[in-house]
Amino acid sequence: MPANLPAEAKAKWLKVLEAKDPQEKLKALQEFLSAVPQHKGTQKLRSQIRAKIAALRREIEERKSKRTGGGPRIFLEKEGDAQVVVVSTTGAGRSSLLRKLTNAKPEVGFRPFTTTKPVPGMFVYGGVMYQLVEAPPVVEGSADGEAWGPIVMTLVRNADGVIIMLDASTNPLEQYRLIVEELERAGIAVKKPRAKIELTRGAVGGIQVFVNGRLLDCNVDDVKRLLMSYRMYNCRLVIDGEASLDDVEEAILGGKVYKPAVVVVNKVDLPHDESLIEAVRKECSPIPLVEVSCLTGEGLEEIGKALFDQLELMRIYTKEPWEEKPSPRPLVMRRGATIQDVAERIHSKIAKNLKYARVWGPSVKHAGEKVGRDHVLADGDVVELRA
Ligand SMILES: Nc1nc2c(ncn2[C@@H]2O[C@H](COP(=O)(O)OP(=O)(O)OP(=O)(O)O)[C@@H](O)[C@H]2O)c(=O)[nH]1
Ligand SMILES: [Mg+2]
Repeated sequence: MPANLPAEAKAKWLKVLEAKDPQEKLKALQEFLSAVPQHKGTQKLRSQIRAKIAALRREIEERKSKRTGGGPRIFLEKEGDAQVVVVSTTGAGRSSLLRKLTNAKPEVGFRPFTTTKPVPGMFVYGGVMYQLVEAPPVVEGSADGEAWGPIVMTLVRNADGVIIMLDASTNPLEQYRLIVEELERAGIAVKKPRAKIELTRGAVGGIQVFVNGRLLDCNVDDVKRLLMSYRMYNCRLVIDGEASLDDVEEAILGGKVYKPAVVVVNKVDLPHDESLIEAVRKECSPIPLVEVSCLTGEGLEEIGKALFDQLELMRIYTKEPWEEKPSPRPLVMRRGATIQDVAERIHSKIAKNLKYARVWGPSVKHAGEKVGRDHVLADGDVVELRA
């Protein structure tokens, strides 16, 4: 449903973007919110803005308290090939999952809210090293900064993917909705958007719109008019994929970051209502849903497979010309990566001096085929770079 904002509200959005410090931004957001009319089409937007306001208020408070001592900051260094944050409401079994799949041994609780700090652990599956991070629990209001909300949302925003863990023995559908709603209000989408839309504002240059794909219900002039209605007279908008005018408006109003996800329904060893799991499966589709038990170990191996697919990874094995066998440990790349990307990953000097490459595997017709820099690789390829 489109927001259909009045001109007054649109003009106020620019003030939000131009705010120089948190206090100014808070004020601008409040003014924007009061200019947004209340109807069904603006429900989502208003709830997102309210979450922004609440989170900002907390940030300002925290800064104040930091000046007088303050609490610990969280920073988690990425390790391995991909970082995946495990989120759930309390007690769904995040710690149990880390204990089963990784070297980490977080405490498994008999009481709720046992894990309150991020716990990392390494999970190796199919040659890929996934750093799983147990986040503190999600609660209603996490997006507004309740409980450990800011930590959870920062972790997810910085990660490569997310596992949404549900407890089959209580109400998995309710948990799923709560978690996805909190993530959304915090500006995180777990379903792949039809289009990637990037908006950069500048001081000069007018409005530039680039469409690599298709506009669904409008043309470039409509997009330009929309940008102008928000007083964005100097900006660059790049659309990759299929987008509607609503999608563009959402991007103008802050947009969302997309994080690939896997839904893991735990505790299937306990009595549970299968129809609720099916309801989650329907609602989360096309996100894959895996049923597991951390108690019996049932289903756990499916998680590795689902992560590999959702994160769109591939394994590339490199080989030296004088060696017979490729390296046992693959380079883990995003699907669509080319010879050039592999060379850059190894060393910038190699990338610069690269002449050609030989490839064995699914991306070529003949074993040892000679290919150029732009050759797109496939999972399982063996690559020999020639400089
Ligand atoms: N029956 C059964 N119990 C499980 C399973 N997984 C976890 N549990 C139990 O569920 C409770 C919570 O497990 P945790 O792994 O601590 O859950 P958590 O999500 O880390 O919880 P918090 O960190 O407190 O939010 C413990 O009593 C576990 O023994 C499972 O697959 N089956
Ligand atoms: Mg825990």
